[in-house]
Amino acid sequence: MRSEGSQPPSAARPAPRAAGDAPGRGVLHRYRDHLPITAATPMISLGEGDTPLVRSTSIVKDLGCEALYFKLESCNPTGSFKDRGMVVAVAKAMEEGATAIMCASTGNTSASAAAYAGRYGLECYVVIPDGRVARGKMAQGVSHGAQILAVDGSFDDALRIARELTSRQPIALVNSVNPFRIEGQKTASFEIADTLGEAPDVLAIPVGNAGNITAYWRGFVEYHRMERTGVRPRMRGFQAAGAAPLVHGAPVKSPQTVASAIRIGNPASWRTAIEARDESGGAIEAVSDDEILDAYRRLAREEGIFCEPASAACVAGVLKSADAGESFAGKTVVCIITGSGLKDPETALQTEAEVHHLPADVDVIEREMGWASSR
Ligand code: AN7
Repeated sequence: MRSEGSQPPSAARPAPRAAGDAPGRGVLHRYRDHLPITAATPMISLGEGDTPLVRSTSIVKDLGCEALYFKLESCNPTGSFKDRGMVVAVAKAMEEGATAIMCASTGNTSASAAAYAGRYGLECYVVIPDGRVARGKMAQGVSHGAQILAVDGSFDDALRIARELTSRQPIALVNSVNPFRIEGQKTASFEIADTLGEAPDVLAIPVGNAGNITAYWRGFVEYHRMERTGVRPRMRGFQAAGAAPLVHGAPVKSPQTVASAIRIGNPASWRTAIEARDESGGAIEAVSDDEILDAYRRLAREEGIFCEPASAACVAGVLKSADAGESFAGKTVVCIITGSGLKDPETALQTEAEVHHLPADVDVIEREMGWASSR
């Protein structure tokens, strides 16, 4: 962490050239017609977006649907979906002359902000709930050179503080209350519809601060309005049971869950999440930590997908609904895998590991493993 004062650097790095950063790639370049881009917007990129849509081979059997897909947003440059919106928010901040950005974060927003800030010579300040951010995300913020303001409070406290600080200081706020974040994140819906040739019937997504469910719904609505799709999905949002304000209809004072990314008690995009739910004929429901961790392990073991616990909440949610008797027959379901499992090694290593500690000797290893000797 840097400890010098908070003066933004006066000598910013050279302005990036249009579309030259990641040729043919990136959200700004690919979706320029759908985004609030002007001639003055720097076409920055870390090659975000264009993530894999992977078909389920195992969990699909328990859902009984026509097809289940996982959208691997964990494959974005900083390992989470945040990059899609961050690239737009940072580009617009640069366009407006900002030299410093700030966000509150449970970890992924800060990792993403820090990466783009590092690349484009912006000062980056991240406000986090002290001691409650997964280690991989902390490692990212530190490595990219962000200044970390660890506050004694929850994410909701951190967001309140970031909003107030950015209203007083010449620093751009890049949380999802920044409308450009939502604009960028909606592009994932376009990709899903383009890949499938149609929007899915059901879109399942974890919900924390509720920016992403807002963004996906906006993307599907826009594509439908442009007649790129014939249907709009039912939006199925899932919160952790100990942090489920949208389910209860009231803020949660001290949210608790193993899924630290969505440990949020008072979502900033509350109203638009409820609109997404109601306009789509969907639902926002809760899943327990046990259900989250069960889906988390199944995704890794049965599907080859190592995600962070928050991401598994949406898979836990559809599995729970099927278990409770809901029929997904004939439906195409897409679950959004919002972040990489590498973000949170601590939770991963709580799984009982099959590690054999062995000498560097083939004969001994064969014996210890109970394998027949080849000699
Ligand atoms: C992996 O980084 O809020 O409902 O500060 O990291 O749009 O908040 C992260 C949220 C889901 C919830 N999955 O998305 C932050 C932050 C992962 C996340 C969510 C987050 P929103």
